[in-house]
Amino acid sequence: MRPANQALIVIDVQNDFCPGGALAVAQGDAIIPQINALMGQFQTVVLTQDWHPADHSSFAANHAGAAPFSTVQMPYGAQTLWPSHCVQGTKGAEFHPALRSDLAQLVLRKGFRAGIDSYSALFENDKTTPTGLDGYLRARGVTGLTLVGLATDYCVAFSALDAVAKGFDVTVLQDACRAIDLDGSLARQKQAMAAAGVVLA
Ligand code: VGL
Ligand code: ZN
Repeated sequence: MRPANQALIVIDVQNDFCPGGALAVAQGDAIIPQINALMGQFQTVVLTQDWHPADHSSFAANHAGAAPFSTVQMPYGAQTLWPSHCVQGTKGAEFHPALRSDLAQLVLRKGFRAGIDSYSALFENDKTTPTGLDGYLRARGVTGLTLVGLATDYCVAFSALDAVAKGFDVTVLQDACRAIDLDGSLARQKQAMAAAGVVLA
């Protein structure tokens, strides 16, 4: 068992990010056995769940004439437009059935406001609206985080960068993550994480 100050943060292991899903990440489901084993080793386990309303502004379908994977300017900055995914209450938004979600103490939903996306588990994409996870972890005496899940270069990377900025010791277990890799995003984000002091294990 890991010490009580260490938490496992499992990012978005949901049907829509796995093969057959609306925003499928290649081999997204291949990481699940390793994540299940890790969950048994941490005293604090948090699952995040991408949880969008159908009219979410990150969906290309909600921008006339816009193609998925294009970029628009939102009041808070550039936003990639995605295929509609992880719509609240749908099968695609559920955790993958193989994930041992029963082993987690907290399920943190994010991206539930139509006007703003939230890649990070700590802050929405305006980089100022907190999700509350920082306070939850601190109140439980957590100082070190191990991040796993989907996708390495989006929700995992944004969470890792926000967490180091907040003073946590952060490790991303690359074996237990898979990437979307859009226009070199994986190499870019790995570099950003390394530069910020995230341990890429
Ligand atoms: C994610 C794109 C859109 C992720 C979520 O979990 O990495 N990526 N929504
Ligand atoms: Zn999303």
